[in-house]
Amino acid sequence: MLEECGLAYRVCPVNILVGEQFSPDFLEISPNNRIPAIVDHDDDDGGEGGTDLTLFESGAILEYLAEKTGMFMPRNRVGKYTVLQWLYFQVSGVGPMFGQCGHFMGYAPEKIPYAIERYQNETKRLYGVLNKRLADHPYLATDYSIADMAVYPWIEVRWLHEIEIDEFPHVKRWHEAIKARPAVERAMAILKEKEVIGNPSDETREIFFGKSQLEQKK
Ligand SMILES: N[C@@H](CCC(=O)N[C@@H](CS)C(=O)NCC(=O)O)C(=O)O
Repeated sequence: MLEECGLAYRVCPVNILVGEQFSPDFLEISPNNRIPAIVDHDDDDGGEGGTDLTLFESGAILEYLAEKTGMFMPRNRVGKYTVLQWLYFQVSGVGPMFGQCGHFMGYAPEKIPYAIERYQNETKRLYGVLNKRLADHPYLATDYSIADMAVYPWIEVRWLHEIEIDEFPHVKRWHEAIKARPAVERAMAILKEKEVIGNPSDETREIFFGKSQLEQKK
């Protein structure tokens, strides 16, 4: 979104594989110890935080940037809520369900058939909903919007969910159109340069799924 709308920004990587999401400074910004989060040093709305606004939750961040710039979400009511329904579809469905699918298929130390089937079925069902919508719409809402931006990265990692994209031809066409956008190419190149990838070590497993998650101090 920052590349698309041309706002100046600085990337501050938070290495969640080694627990940087629990640092007190980061928790001030993102109390749920999750990335992404942003600090806008140029918030001109006169709100509580003076000119510094902090935000966590990707959906809220996207909505904020769309409102701030007037881009990628129409201002008229029907247009705006058409975008928001697909954004919340990602926030409540795609993100959590694809996330659990990846967890039980890839990360879980024990392969539990019921959990794998449950979340892979739900992932495929959501792909079906996307495919149906995209059969007669070029993008999820009307024009390219923050809803497409929110869903796109989950389709990039479909290998984690063993999804065969050819089974969902409209999702495939939409994914290819977004991938070819210059701003998306630039953003993915930045991600590649900054991201830390690795197979989860026992320590990382503990950070993600163990008691670190329950031990936050007041
Ligand atoms: N609903 C959140 C989900 C964010 C999320 O799950 N982030 C993961 C990485 S993709 C994370 O920061 N995990 C750190 C942890 O589990 O401690 C959003 O959309 O911003």
